[in-house]
Amino acid sequence: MTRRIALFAALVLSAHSVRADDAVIELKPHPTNPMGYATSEFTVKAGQKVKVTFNNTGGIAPQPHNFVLCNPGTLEKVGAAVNAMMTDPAAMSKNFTPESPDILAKMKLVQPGTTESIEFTAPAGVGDYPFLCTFPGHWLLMRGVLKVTQ
Ligand SMILES: [Cu+2]
Repeated sequence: MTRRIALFAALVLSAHSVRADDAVIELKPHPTNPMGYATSEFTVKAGQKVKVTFNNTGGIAPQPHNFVLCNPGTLEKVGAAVNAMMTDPAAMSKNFTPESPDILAKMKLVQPGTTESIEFTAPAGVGDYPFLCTFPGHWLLMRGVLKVTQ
């Protein structure tokens, strides 16, 4: 019995130590720019577990927002696919997020006053990975960079 408890305690401890190694990214709307992230540059290690939380605090013009991570150099290409969704009657149910092999991680639209989180493993390749908000019209300004380092 005592041994079982000890094993359980060891498992709990190891689960916590893994968590401590995770990258935690907190996003929220920019306090004065209605189409901006409060912080638009983050650095994580290649292969690191990443938790992204978008806390849509509303800002000066409350709107839905999200976080979509793309392959290096594909921001304009993914943005063009986002624009093309304007004519898709099902775009809202797809969170205005296109199907694309260049999209590495995504979350649904976060309504003002709510919070969403996603978890993913950072890419193995070092580089600058762009992220954007796919709500219509936002990505031209609402964008950032996830720097993946060794
Ligand atoms: Cu947005």
